[in-house]
Amino acid sequence: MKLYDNNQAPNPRRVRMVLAEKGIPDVEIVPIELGAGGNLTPEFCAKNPFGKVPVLELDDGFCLAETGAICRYLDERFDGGSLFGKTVEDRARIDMWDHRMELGLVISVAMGFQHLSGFFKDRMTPVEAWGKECVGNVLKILPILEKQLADNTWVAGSEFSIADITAICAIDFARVIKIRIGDEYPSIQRWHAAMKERPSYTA
Ligand SMILES: N[C@@H](CCC(=O)N[C@@H](CS)C(=O)NCC(=O)O)C(=O)O
Repeated sequence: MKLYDNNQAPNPRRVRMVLAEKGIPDVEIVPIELGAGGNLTPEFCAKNPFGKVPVLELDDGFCLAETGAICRYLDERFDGGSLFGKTVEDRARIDMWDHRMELGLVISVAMGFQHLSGFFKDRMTPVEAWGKECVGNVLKILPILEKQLADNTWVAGSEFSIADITAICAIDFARVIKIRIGDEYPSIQRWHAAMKERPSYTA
């Protein structure tokens, strides 16, 4: 398998963390330079017509895009304990929190970054007001996450899951919109320290 990757971006990191958590070997990492438009070339768009990383190219040449789909594929295809839950109820609860972290945090942080920094202004029109709205949305979710982590060890409950991976990738990337987890969020800080202890954190 090959992973088309970018080591600064939050979504490819989610996949690298799943690879590390599951101990999946022999994945060739292919770096794609986003600022220079390496994701917009005809060759790359033949793999993903949406022109986004990550893309996982399977050994038969099939190209799987969309971070959630890639993570779920890796989880089901390889042994090493499920990050998506065992029972129907566990899977539903983990899915709920993973969606909250993806839609509420990853996407809002990414939109805030894109619309306030102008990093991709060669390919989109940044709208400052929308960027500010997205930053505000992140700030509204953090107290909800704080309460969840005050009541639970991990984002989706008592077991480490894909929701923790999705959340940490968003929260670490939030530095680009100048959001950092301060002392007003002691439970998120406790969880963040626990995440840093996992070898997958630096994947
Ligand atoms: N829906 C896609 C979004 C992927 C995405 O937004 N990737 C970003 C990096 S985190 C990207 O490739 N950006 C390049 C661009 O927008 O030109 C997924 O979940 O994988």
